[in-house]
Amino acid sequence: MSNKTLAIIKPDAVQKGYTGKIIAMIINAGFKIKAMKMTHLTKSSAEGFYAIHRERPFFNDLVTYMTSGPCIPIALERENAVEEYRKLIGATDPKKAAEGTVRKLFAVDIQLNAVHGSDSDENAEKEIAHFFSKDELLNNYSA
Ligand code: 3AN
Repeated sequence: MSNKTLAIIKPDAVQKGYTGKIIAMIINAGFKIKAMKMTHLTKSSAEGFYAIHRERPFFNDLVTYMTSGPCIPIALERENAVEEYRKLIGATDPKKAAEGTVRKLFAVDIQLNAVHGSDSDENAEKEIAHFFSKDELLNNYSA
């Protein structure tokens, strides 16, 4: 069964020109792009997206980082999408990320970690809805 996950190419990775390389890695790993956009998050959108981290000590820094420039949310589809995408990006802390993973290659540290990935099917659905309207998702695009 095919399922979905939300990727975000985060502002520092976009700014450094890693977008093309990261998208190539995603496609080469067998994911289909169902929807994609470039957007500059507002403070309230970033706070809403990361609401589960509101009490964490890094919350304000995380919101500042995620609003520091444009980012690229991408709705992806693949069998076992959440798990397979997290394997592709590697551990949250790039020091612990496996060789060849997106974070090992492109992340700076645990906060500036280049990409986001959903952690469950349920959150993937909510996160995709955060960025994409029903109309944007109710299509047959698949790249
Ligand atoms: P992941 O992105 O691997 O699912 P989460 O959901 O635990 O990791 O964290 C969300 C984001 O918060 C991370 N991608 C990272 O930017 C930031 N973050 C997580 N843990 C820390 C930390 N200990 N210090 C600073 N930033 C963090």
